[in-house]
Amino acid sequence: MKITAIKIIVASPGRNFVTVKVMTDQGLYGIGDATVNGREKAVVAYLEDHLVPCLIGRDPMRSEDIWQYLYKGAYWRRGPITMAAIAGIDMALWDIKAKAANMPLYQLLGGRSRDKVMVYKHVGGLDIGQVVEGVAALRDQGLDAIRAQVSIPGLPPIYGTGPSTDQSAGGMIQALPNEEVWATHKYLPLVPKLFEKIRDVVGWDVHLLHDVHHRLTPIEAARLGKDLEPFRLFWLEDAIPAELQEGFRIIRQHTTQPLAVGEVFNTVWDCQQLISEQLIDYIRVTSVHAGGVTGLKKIFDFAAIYHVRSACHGPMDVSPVAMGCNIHVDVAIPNFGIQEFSGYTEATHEMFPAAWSYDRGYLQPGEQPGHGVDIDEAVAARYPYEPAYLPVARLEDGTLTSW
Ligand code: EZ4
Ligand code: CO
Repeated sequence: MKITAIKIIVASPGRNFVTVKVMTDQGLYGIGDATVNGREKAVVAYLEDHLVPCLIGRDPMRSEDIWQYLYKGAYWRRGPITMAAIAGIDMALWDIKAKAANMPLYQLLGGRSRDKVMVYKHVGGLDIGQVVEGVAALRDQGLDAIRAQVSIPGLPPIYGTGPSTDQSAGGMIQALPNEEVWATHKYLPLVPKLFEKIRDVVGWDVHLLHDVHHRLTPIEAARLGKDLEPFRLFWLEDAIPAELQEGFRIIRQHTTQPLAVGEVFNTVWDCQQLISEQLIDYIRVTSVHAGGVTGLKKIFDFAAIYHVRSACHGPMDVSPVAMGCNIHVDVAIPNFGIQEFSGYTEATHEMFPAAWSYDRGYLQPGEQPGHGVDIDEAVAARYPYEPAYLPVARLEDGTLTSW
């Protein structure tokens, strides 16, 4: 089999998605996700100008060799743009391989290790009352795991805390990023009050999660971890900026609160110290930002040695294609933890017909050969790219801070 052509499709059915379609001389084709939100066009140029020309004529079955060729061959290794471009190609190659084998992708990854994939969804609110109502509503919809975020009273609502449970595109589709206001001293005492109230109302038979979005220093995160211990959270996510990994040692010294990090990591080397020193409990890499199925498997297999469990990032900007790949990996690996799932717009589902399915808090990969997600190019053509950015955050005096 030979690769004959590769198409890069950019479309915005709610969020911008960069989708890779790899065609072969035998009529089989594969689909991959290469989206890096807010930097979509950089990945398109990387793919079209630098990767596609080296792949025409190659054997698509050699997914490991092609991954190594693109990774080592660049000389400039790692980083989100490079690894998303490699991911787009890699997912498409696994799709082709599994279609050729006439099997769902998870069978090629070792087969099922579990019956279903537990997800968590998000609840936000402008005050504690709104969040508690939202958590109770998701509980009624069957969710066994729920992430809760609350706005800081007196400050404008921040990302992830709006009343909507799907963080819909509102506020992101614009030419420049939103600028939000952050105040740690107001946030730190508020969050334990939120979780105390949630436990009062929904009880203890549900997993509760919280995302700090990299906004604290290590000692502040240690304080928050200690204060949250009575409420037994499933995890505290992105407690500190992810670059200075030694910072996690300080948090670990002070609290038994389980920790999760890694949605911005791109390779096993980015997570190596955190995993091998057992400074975290969940590693949040996702197929599209960590080098596809091949990259994700390398990371999760390494994590399994240290009892660190998987927790693929799954916001709306991780396309249904990458979500499909995540679900196949989730169902196959021994050290699955949880899968983030935000849901998608109707237009996104129309553009990406998918074999995977969601029902009352759990996902299934589907039994279709390949990863089971396709792209309808006619639908994609109706939703051209629009500039869209995540927000930035400033302290009340204007200082730029972590988001
Ligand atoms: O920061 O969607 O855990 N999920 C998240 C998301 C992401 C953004 C960027 O991909 O933190 O809100
Ligand atoms: Co997060």
